[in-house]
Amino acid sequence: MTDTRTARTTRTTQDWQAADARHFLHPFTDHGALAKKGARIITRADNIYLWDSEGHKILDAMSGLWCVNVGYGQPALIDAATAQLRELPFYNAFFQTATPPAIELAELLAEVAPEGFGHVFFSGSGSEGNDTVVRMVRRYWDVLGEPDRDIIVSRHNAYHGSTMAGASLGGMAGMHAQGGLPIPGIVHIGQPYWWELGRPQGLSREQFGLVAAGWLEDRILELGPHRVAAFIGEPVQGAGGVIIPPATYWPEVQRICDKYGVLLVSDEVICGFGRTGRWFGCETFGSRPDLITFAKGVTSGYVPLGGVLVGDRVAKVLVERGGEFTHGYTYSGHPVACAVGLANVRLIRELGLVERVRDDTGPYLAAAWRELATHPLVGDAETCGLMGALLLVADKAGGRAFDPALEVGMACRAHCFREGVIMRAVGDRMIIAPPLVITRAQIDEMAALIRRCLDLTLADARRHGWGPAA
Ligand code: PXG
Repeated sequence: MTDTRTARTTRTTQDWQAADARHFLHPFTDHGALAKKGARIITRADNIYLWDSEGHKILDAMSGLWCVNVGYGQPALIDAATAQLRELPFYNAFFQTATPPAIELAELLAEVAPEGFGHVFFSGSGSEGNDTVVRMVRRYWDVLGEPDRDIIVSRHNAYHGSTMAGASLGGMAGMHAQGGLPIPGIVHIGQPYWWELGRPQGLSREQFGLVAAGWLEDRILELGPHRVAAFIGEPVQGAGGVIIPPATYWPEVQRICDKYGVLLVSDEVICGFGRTGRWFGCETFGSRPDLITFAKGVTSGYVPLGGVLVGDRVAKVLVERGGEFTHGYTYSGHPVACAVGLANVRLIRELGLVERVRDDTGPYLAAAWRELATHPLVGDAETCGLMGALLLVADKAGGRAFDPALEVGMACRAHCFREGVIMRAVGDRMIIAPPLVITRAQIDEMAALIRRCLDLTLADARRHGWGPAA
């Protein structure tokens, strides 16, 4: 028998990279290019830090992939998983059965969710959660005798996952270009990105928020209100570049949905579980959704779990009039995932992480960001709770962006990689979403690393003559 633990520790980085290139097709990756370069092999983690196979320590300012809210190595989550694996590693919820962790997590989620969310449908991921949303929304209108109300409105540059429905709801042009997407019945309107769409027209953020919400009303009227089933949006667009909408946006979207009876879906896969300083982003931005998609932070990413919180308006119709809803996944309510979810949500509560983000670390990050905003490369700097974006520009005073072909964001990301901090680059927006357990001292450490990477990127840009002027 092979001792896999020994085998693991005795392989070299080059050996890992060669085996990886031979067998593992990574998500959202140019496989040929990665095979030539070799992947970075991450071997362990603790708190907000990762280590790679070469022993380098890295500050993980992206919480894995927007998910490790309680940080790495929390014994409560590890113990919950271990105990549940021993007790009952799997049983399904299809045939009139249920397991204690699934029931208890559903109960606890109803407690931490905004008022009026009494029910939950579990999936294995955020993408599957949004597949559930599409089917549930259409089923809702079907049961109410309005089967033609089947169109879902989403937004350009939204990210809602990578299944057929998730990628269709998403507004990523590159994804729609592959595989015949979007599927029918999904349309897109503009995103509430002030810097790109409002600022050039001389609109204030507040004015622009109303204009961007108005695009929803325009589209509803164009399609006919009797055709529009739902509107879906992330409170803050995460993968799209931490696009924080003006304060006027979501209340106006809510007013429009109410006016036409359109269901509102808040995709909280990133914003949920404390990221914005409230349990859910809709509470930060003032909307009252009918459905909430969640994943990631529900287990802090320790094991896969997602789902949909179902508000009373929809639940009442499904439960009282819907009959059988012919939809579900093998892992809907997986007991180990739900046990970890329970331990995670309890830990977030015990540590007071949501309040800490709202009252302490969120404002502290905002102050650090105001400092970084003075850097010559930074044209715009925004935070919301513990997510932040820095827009790199060629001319700060004139508000001129870099030519996208120069890929300045990617150059900055490469510096971050080498300097030991993980940031994402979305075009020229450098973004972060660190674990919610990050301390003030660690925010200082992160900001210093980021400033150093901005300096290195600035030196590159000047050397190449891309700007900004010295
Ligand atoms: N909705 C939102 C808002 C997301 O951010 C999903 C749905 C899909 O979740 P799953 O669990 O199916 O991946 C996501 C996922 C990035 C990045 O590059 C973001 C996500 C996933 C992968 C990469 O920022 N978000």
